[in-house]
Amino acid sequence: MENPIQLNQENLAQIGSRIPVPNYNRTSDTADIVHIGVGGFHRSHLAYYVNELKKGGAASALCGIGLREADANLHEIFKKQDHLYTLMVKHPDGKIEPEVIGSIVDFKMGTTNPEPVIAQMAHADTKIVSLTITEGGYNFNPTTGEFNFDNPDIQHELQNPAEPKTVYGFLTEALKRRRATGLPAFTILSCDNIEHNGDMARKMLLAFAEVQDKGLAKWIAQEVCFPNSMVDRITPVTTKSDIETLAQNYSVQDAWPVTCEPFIQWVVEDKFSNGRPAFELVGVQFVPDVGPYEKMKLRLLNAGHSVLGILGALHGHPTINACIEDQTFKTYLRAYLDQEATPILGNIEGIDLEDYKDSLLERFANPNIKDSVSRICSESSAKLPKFLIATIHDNLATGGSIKFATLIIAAWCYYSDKGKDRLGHPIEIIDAMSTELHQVAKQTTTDPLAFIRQESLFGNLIKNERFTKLYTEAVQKIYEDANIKKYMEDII
Ligand code: CS2
Repeated sequence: MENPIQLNQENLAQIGSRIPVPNYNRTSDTADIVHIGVGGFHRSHLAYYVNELKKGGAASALCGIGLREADANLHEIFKKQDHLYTLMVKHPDGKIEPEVIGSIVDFKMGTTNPEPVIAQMAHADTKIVSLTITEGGYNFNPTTGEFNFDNPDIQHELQNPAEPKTVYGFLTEALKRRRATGLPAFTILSCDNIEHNGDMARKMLLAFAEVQDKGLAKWIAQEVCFPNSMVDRITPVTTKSDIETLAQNYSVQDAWPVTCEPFIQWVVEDKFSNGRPAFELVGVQFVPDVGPYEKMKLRLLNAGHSVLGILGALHGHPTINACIEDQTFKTYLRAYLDQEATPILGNIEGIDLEDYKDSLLERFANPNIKDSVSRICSESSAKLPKFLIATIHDNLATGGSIKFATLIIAAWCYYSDKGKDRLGHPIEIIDAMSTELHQVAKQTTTDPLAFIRQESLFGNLIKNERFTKLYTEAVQKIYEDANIKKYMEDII
């Protein structure tokens, strides 16, 4: 095999003899979409769609923005690679389809010098600011659903508007400039796994802007569109072995490729402040109301991941596909989806939920993806209230089954307390609330309900006897013997 070639603009033609590369001229492109939060998911999803558009001749392009110190690494890599990266689509039969994506043409960090980022958003070319800032990035209080003004970064930017730190400070500053210079507002397009993600972004931004500048808040309310959208593509964390595979099998040296499954979906409400690319040409679905699609995806796919993730972590399964290979896990997941998640969804026009669930199980089983249980369990405190606890509340209200989900909450308590699997092997917990969760969970031996007293995560579940009774039994059993499969089998 030839020597690996460094991925960059200059080498593209040469790389093109090895794997597909952009067939368009990207060097003179200016970005019409500014994207905050360039993680793996953005690179397998929106950046992929824009790349597809560009292959068809569209002029759209993306400018990535990093607002966290952790983004500096990608920034450095992108500088060397002219913002190019490889997307490696992994099929269940072992086939890998690598392709160089060229739709990101610029990347700016907002951490040390916010000005260029504000200027980029305020530029006349910018039509859309899109977001993948994760569930936790929206800065709401999970109990009240209101904006969290206690966040020190928010306080800082309210007092120093020219020194924004969070997405809210940047968006407000940029929109203020657009209004002052008579430019139309941009669309704010959330691509995060939150039900009504656009409505959420709107509510939070308006709460912030209202305190900073009432006139501006009014203008934003009138001028900025916040389409809700449902996004989907399983994108595991890139591993060393992905980088090596690309170098060894395809002779391409890329310091940070992205891997993903073949499946991709994006369902969006068609309301944009300042026009939009013709995304429908590359398979994006535009619908008047995305609510049912979002709910279906969050309560089935994301919740399904969490079911496997938390139980799998306790059992010691390293990946989601390893969980599915275990018949008990597979049966438990399907039973949870059928008996607890599906009944609260109702009918979704144009979707056969049985087919959807069949395909989910197939996607989770993809042995080539090797999506780690640790990725799925990361930031569970931001995910579980939306993905799973909401379903417990719904089922309590209707008298539906809660036994499958309750075991997961009990397992999550044990996991947060011990940080070990059933055999005593350590589990690395990645969660902004990990210390708090640990403190509370460790009181379980003296107060079995301690964990669910956390109102910000569980709301008023503590007051529901049906739940507390089941939960107490589950948590006591797990603390006696963490052999989780035994209890899963009992429930099935
Ligand atoms: C996962 C998602 O960790 C998680 O929450 O369920 O990242 C999931 O892989 C994507 O939403 C798939 O579209």
